[in-house]
Amino acid sequence: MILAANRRGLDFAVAHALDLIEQGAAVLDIGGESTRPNATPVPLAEELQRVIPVIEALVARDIPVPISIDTYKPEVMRAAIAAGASIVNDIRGLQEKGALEAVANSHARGLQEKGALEAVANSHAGVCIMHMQGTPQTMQLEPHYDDVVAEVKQFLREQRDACLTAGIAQDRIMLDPGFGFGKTRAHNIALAKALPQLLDLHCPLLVGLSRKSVLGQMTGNDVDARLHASVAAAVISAMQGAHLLRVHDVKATVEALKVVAALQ
Ligand code: 7PM
Repeated sequence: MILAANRRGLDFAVAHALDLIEQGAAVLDIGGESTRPNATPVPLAEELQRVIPVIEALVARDIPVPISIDTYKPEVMRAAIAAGASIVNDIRGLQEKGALEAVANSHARGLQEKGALEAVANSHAGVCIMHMQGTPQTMQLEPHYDDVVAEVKQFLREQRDACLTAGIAQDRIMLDPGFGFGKTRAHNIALAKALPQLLDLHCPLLVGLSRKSVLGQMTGNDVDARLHASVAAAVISAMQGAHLLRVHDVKATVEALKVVAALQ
């Protein structure tokens, strides 16, 4: 995961990206706005300024891995794709206004940015549909589900179907339960155990548990001391059927996954 900030940030982000490739990353996820609970939203112009130069610099270096753009803004999706990104990672799961209003519990969902689905449909990019309850500002206040696995699965199914209807082929779609996004510790654990059930949706699964607070709750460790917990989570996720792992500690995770592949 790469967060690009300012001018000095450009050099840092590019160096960090090259280092992640060296460590064995198969995809780079580049974002210009933190998704941290209570993070201040970044204006469009600022977000573009943060991410587009990084994508351009990496494309100019002819890097051997695809670039994913981590955004929910259609304008950023379009500009990033034009600059060479080939995957859109949308924490709002490409929700559209119409679809949102059509469901009774729409208040429980994130704010929509009209045009995200269309931005992806009008490109050749792949997309990661992530589930989130609420918005980054509110999601951890009081997450509630009657049946977290059923509800997350239903959301992912609906958004996958919306993609298919919009002309995004199934082989362009990844699904992600969105660990930590409007979920308690119990919700995260239930979803982690239910990963095999999400395979019913016939799309590759992306899991992001790396350094997340649920791992802090399990180990008592601060975010800078969650390496071992993160690798354990990655290994179990892979064994449960996850196809892509969004991680910070690439080298350690890649080594662990080599062992999983060899021993499974
Ligand atoms: C603070 C809290 C900082 C949470 C960063 C985060 C995911 C994602 C993020 C995920 C997909 C982090 C998260 N997590 N995109 N973006 N799936 N698709 O740990 O789980 O990096 S932000």
